Amino acid sequence: MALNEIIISRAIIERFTEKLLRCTQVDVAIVGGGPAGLVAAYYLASAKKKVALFERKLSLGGGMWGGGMMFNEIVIQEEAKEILNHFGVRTRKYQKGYYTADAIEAVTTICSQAVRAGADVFNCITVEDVMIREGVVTGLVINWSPVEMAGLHVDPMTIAAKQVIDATGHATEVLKTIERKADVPLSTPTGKLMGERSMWAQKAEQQTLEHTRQICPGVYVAGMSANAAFGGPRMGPIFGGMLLSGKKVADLILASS
Ligand code: 48F
Repeated sequence: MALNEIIISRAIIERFTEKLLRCTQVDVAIVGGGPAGLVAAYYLASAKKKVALFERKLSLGGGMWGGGMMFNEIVIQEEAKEILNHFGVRTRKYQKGYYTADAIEAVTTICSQAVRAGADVFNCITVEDVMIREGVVTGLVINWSPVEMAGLHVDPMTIAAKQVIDATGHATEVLKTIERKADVPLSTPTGKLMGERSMWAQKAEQQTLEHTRQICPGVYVAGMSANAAFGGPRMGPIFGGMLLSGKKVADLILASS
């Protein structure tokens, strides 16, 4: 059969448009496709929530691809091993309480399962603002990442979400925008973004879970973003806290709705 380039183009345009249109109103919009955001997307979509995840970069996976210092193996602790088992990611015991997994297998498997569970994942889209009504975040303002990168003056578009998850990692981008542009206090001890502290793996992994929660009306925070928001330390290339945080934020949203 002779292939027709115009049919190829039309197929892409129509299918992508379908996907984008069904995400103009979602139950949960996730900002950031690192481990925390992807795990949250998987559990929420598995529970039949309508989920859209927006990732600025071309590739999903955030900081997980690179393991530690580009040595593409990740370390996880006992408590998080169950999540990797659930996804079917193979782990190897290193010593008591420490397991390793291939970073590439972890990212590709979790990402694939999030999409197959029904989450719509958009790469190359940056969340540049939020929509707020009466102190409640009700949606996201999105634009193509290349527009941002090239500094083009192109207005964004908007999607509505019942809940938003800031899973933007160290950057806490959604929360920074809320702090800068809206008079909405955050549920941190200071009411403001407290900022990330220096490396302390034990404390950071524990605090990531404690800080995974609703941080203002309509917004939850998960993963490294949760630690950075509440003034917690970074943890480096141990990823159990990210996986557990992604699951916890999904459980919190499911319990609240
Ligand atoms: O940084 P990232 O992997 O966040 P995470 O899921 O995991 C943190 C770990 O990777 C690691 C660590 C410990 O294990 O400290 O750093 O909390 O993924 C965050 C993703 O969000 C994207 C960014 O490109 C990255 O892939 N992102 C950030 N800001 C935006 C965004 C934005 N405004 N719009 C869309 N995507």
